[in-house]
Amino acid sequence: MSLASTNLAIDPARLWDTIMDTARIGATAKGGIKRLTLTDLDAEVRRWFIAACEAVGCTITIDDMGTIFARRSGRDNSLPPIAIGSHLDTQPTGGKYDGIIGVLSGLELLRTLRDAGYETTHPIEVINWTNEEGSRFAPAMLASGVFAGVFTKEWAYARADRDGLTFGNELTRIGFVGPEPVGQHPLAAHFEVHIEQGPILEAQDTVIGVVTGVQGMRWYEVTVTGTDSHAGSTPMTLRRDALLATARMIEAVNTIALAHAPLAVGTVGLIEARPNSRNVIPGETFFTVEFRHPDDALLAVMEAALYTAFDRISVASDVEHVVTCIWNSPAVHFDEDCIKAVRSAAVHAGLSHRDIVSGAGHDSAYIAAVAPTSMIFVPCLKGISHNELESAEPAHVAAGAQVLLQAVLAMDALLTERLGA
Ligand code: HGY
Ligand code: MN
Ligand code: MN
Repeated sequence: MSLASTNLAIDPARLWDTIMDTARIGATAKGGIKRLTLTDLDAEVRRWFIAACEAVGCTITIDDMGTIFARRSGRDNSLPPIAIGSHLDTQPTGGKYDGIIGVLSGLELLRTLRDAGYETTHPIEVINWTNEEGSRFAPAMLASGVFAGVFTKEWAYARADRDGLTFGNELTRIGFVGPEPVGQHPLAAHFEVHIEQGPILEAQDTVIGVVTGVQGMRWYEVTVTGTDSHAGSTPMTLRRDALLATARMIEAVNTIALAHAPLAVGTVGLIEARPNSRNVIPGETFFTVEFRHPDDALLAVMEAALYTAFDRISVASDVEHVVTCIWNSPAVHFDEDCIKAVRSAAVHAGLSHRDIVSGAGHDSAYIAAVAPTSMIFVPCLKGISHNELESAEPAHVAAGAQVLLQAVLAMDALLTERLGA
């Protein structure tokens, strides 16, 4: 993998200032960001992103899932672009870095090329994928999933948040239903910089994660039905307590994940009890379950164990339940050329690095199905993410962007070489 113009370097201070500046959009008192997808705050950061990319000479395309493509021309604009993608939406208690450093490292790459007057052969595009987080509208990676043909646009538009608002109506409300049919947008390659969101790089004092793939993920929605009744006058033996049954099911999720440790993880992240009144035995609950593991076959084993355990608990608790798998994202292995481009760039920059599989989901997991893809991880403090305390070192963020720059230039050179072959 030959490295193209290797003296090009990003501007660490400019990148850091841009990250801190945009963090004010949705800033929380604890130092994080709450910028849920398709809210007015998401719309505000989208408009900021478009203006910033137009200021470096990009043209903007928006598809009908709201994904924004900021394009810098190359020598041969008939070629599909080399893309840098990630997301600007956050979790409700999100941090300043998850997704954001990926998009803003792409902007810094554009600024660096503009300052140097450097022209790539391929066009370069920086992409803001809509609804990566899946917190408001499940599942995660929704727009990149539609782009890759995993979900239909109609199914995505009908996804509703817990207040019953739909993705399609909210996308229309914020004015980001773009003219380009989703998926009609070939990419020559896709790179994504992201914080690891786990403890490995920091624990091993390693600056760059050469991401070789993403583990498998499955999301479930569960409704448990018992009987609302008086907390004071209903004997313990006559109760059909949906929340008690749910507590037993949550314990079962944890037990199943631990049975396949250390690679398996299982989480119940969202729970609603109804009528949610302190002196009424809960007659109904809604909750979510997710399992993740690098091996899809083991995910299937965990899923079977879940169904068996929930059936047993329902009978024992005299309640009914319905469990639906709403999302199954298989394990993904990234493209070897893209992986090599990232690794060579880390070596060239003299940065400590190691191969790593992503525990978190990313848009790259879906884009890998339609374009050569890989990712670049940088450490975050104690591996904490999806938390307002999420934190990263300026030097590490700069290192990720520098590796991104060199990986993109190396890929441009490699693909151009092959064109001439
Ligand atoms: O859930 C995930 O792994 C990602 O952060 N959306
Ligand atoms: Mn992310
Ligand atoms: Mn996230």
